[in-house]
Amino acid sequence: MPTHDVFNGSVSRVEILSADGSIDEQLADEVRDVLDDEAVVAAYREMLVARELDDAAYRLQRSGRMGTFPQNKGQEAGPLAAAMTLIAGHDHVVPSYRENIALFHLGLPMHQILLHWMGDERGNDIDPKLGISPICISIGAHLPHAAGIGWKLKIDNDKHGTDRVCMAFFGDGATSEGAFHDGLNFAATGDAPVVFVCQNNGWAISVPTEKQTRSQTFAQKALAYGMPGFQADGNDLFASFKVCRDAVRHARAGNGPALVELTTYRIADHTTVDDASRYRSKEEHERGVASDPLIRTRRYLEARGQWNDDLEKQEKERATRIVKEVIATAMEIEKPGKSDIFDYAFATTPRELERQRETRRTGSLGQSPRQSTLSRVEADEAVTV
Ligand SMILES: Cc1ncc(C[n+]2csc(CCOP(=O)(O)OP(=O)(O)O)c2C)c(N)n1
Repeated sequence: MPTHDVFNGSVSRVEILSADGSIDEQLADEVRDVLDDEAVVAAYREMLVARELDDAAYRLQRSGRMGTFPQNKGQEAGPLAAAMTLIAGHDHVVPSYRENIALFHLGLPMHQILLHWMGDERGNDIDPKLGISPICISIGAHLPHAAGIGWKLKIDNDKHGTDRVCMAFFGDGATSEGAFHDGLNFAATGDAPVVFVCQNNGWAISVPTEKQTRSQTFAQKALAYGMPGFQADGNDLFASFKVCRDAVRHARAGNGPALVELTTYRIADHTTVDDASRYRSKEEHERGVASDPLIRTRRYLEARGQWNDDLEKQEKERATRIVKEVIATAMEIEKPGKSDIFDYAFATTPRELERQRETRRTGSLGQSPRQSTLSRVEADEAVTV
């Protein structure tokens, strides 16, 4: 018997707005129904505020008012474009931690992000009407959750004729976690309307993309699970919007999940406790800075006579005012109680945690002989999450 191909697939990459601000008019026309000048001006203003919040959070961390913070700097365009394809409160979002702007766009009060990184879990007490899950720092752990939420949406959509979708954000590093594969496979086999958005910023802390995968793209991983994979320049508002909208339309129409890869660059360190200069070259960093989505969007708007130095100054001042207010709101909130960390993690507090709450010590660090039970908490202990 002759051999024959049993599978063929391809992934195409979309680029519309170049780093110098020039645009592919024909492709841009496909998205101008939404991304008209007014919308791009509004998007740029949102990016200015998100960037200001990033810089302010960095200062809060450096002055000891915040534990640690992963800056979103340089990655604003992709997540904003992705969020612009959703309907706030109708669709659901399962975030990680480098797409704050998407959450703000969908209505999350900005001070909640600060609260989270200040160690106050009330930052994750998100109004259910917004349809936003808590920030997830466990890499990839939220992707099966997204698949499950998507599956529930599918059941509801089928029953009530609705068209809700779930969008999950994660980084390139998350694709090396088993949970990524669990999530994609479950969503695909369940025809769940989930749009998986991978922000490929080239690095998972100090691990570069080429060590993360032997695949040429992250988007192509979708094909193995039987869903379409899209790739776009994630620093390009137009291209990111186009691929995310295609993916959302696919899911909304009842065709199951899709994977979007947005290539981008993390301008800042991984977090405020990282020093990226130890593993990234100066040249690479300079190239990354040159592809900054804010600069690119501004150049585009200037070329269309929609932006100028005066507006830039005025809007930066506005961003500073907004962020000052956000910080004041976050700082004014009464600090969480010392026991909250124990009280709200489980519906029924496990005995070992009760011991830790009473003694303020953890047996895992061997600080208290009384707590040497941590590694052998009775197997039958009822733990209800
Ligand atoms: C399950 C798990 N393992 C390890 C870590 C430690 N860790 C925090 S961020 C990170 C790298 C994540 O890289 P990527 O998914 O590409 O996202 P990025 O930070 O680049 O946006 C790792 C390994 C974690 N948070 N969770």
